[in-house]
Amino acid sequence: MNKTVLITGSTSGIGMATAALFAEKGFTLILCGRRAERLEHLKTTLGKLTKVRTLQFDVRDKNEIFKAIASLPNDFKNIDVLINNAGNAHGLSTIQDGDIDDWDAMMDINVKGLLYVSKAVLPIMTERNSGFIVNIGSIAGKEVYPNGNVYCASKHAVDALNKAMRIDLNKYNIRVSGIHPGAVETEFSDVRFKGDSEKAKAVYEGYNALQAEDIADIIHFVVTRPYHVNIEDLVVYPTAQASATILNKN
Ligand code: NDP
Ligand code: 8X3
Repeated sequence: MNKTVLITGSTSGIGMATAALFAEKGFTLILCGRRAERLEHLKTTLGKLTKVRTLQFDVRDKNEIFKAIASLPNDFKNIDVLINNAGNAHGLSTIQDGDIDDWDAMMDINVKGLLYVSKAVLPIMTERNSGFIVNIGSIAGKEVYPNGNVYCASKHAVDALNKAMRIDLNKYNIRVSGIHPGAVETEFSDVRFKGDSEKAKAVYEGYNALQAEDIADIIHFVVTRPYHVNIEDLVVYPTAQASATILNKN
């Protein structure tokens, strides 16, 4: 597949599994994240399968993002697919007990980060009247659950931006798809619980959680439909889950 795909948050979880699958399928990859060692490892391993370029930036830093995208050489700069995946929850507490730094992190990374990266990549797509943007939302962008407050707000914003992008970019033939997973076993809960691995592990115990590869497979399906097909919005649960709060644990 001779298409160039930029994946944010490719150093872990859903982004990393998506990078691996897209490498196998022969896409040219631009892999982004903050952890340099992991980026280097991806370049070495996936570089055996396809062309890989890594960009190290924090999605909160718009200057870094614009510099990184502008630095892409000719054989990487025509980005066909942008996968806005970088994001996390920080903390899980009531609104009255919430940590303001956690709130800043979630709004800055999940919402503003997605906007900054999109802003840097969009001219490449609008100029060519072609492109595909996949926004990774969450069931937290469709429902609100106890203690999820600001994470849910950030993912509701992603849901709104996903719809807004589809409207504004329609005349440029740019497809925009939102994918909204339920529970996926990644480093997500390690980040949410700030390295408390017992608490993080417990989130995925007693049922078969989705794996990052399940979401990668869906992202691949979505972006490989014929050009006249745009899957607008997709909610994906593990079979044990029926809503943000209903989970059938053993
Ligand atoms: P992981 O924690 O495993 O991966 C998160 C990725 O985001 C990492 O590659 C991380 O890279 C990157 N990232 C985080 N903060 C920043 C930042 N400031 N700048 C740049 N990159 C950043 O979690 P998941 O794979 O589960 O999460 C991927 C997406 O899926 C997120 O948007 C999440 O909200 C969403 N999601 C996850 C669900 C789940 O249950 N796991 C369910 C629904 C949605 P690095 O640290 O190297 O920068
Ligand atoms: C991550 C899944 O259930 O914590 O978006 O919102 S959940």
